[in-house]
Amino acid sequence: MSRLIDTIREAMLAFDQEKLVEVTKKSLKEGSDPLEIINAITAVLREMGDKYEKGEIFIPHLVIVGEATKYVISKVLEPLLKDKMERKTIGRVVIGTVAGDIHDIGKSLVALMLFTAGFEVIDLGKDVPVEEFVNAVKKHDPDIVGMSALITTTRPMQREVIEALKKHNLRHKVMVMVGGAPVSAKWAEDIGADGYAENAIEAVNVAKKLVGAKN
Ligand code: B1M
Repeated sequence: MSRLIDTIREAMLAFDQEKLVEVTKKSLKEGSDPLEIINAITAVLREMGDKYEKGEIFIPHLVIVGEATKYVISKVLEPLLKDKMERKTIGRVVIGTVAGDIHDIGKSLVALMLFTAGFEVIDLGKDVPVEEFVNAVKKHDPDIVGMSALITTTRPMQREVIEALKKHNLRHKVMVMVGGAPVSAKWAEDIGADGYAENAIEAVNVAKKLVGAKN
């Protein structure tokens, strides 16, 4: 794993999408699991967040690695994961990144993992207004509504969506799962969410539990 992280780090720090695609394909050929590669990319993205905070790299760098990551996940890893997917639908999830927040890599990974685990997933995208979550719950009648937030200042939108669901008398009909870098189990409890997951694999386990608890 550490050699895999090193090669991925090298490609990402060179801000080189082609190289990232190349090392990903090479790792797969050598027997790496797609999830192992996703974990390695995630670890390097977090390192890059720290570098950004220290002023060592800047927004354009994050934009380039963000786009490169999305490309590798959607074009190289996603088709492999979808091949492994379980076919039986085990629940319906509406998911999105909250209003004011355009970080969508983690949310999309969670959506992908839920899909491959057998959930029907309605992905509302990023920067999703409160009313859009409410309308999607009305329209799709999901088992779970999932919200991702990556910035401390957008995290409160998760609470706002929960409050809006209550206002529209929908809260009892749907389980709420939250996640994202500044989100914790304590925060989830404080805002009255039903579940919190630290990463995409855990999100699948939590979602399965929530669906079991609901039905
Ligand atoms: Co920005 N950004 N960014 N960024 N960015 C962070 C989040 C930051 C921590 C970097 C830093 O300063 N260290 C910081 C937030 C600080 C804070 O909270 N106060 C930050 C900032 C400040 C900003 C801007 C405000 C910068 C600016 O413009 N001045 C701006 C925000 C714009 C906006 O949203 N309005 C901004 C912009 C961007 C880019 C567009 C350049 C790019 C995003 C590209 C994209 O997503 N399409 C970007 C990136 C890449 C990052 C970092 C480096 C990486 C995020 C990422 O994709 N991680 C990030 C640093 C960090 O997170 N430490 C940072 C990989 C991803 C797989 O992990 O998203 O955590 P993550 O998802 C995980 C788990 O959290 C969990 O599972 C996922 C998979 O394992 N999870 C869930 C996520 N959602 C879940 C939902 C669930 C369950 C689990 O249930 C529903």
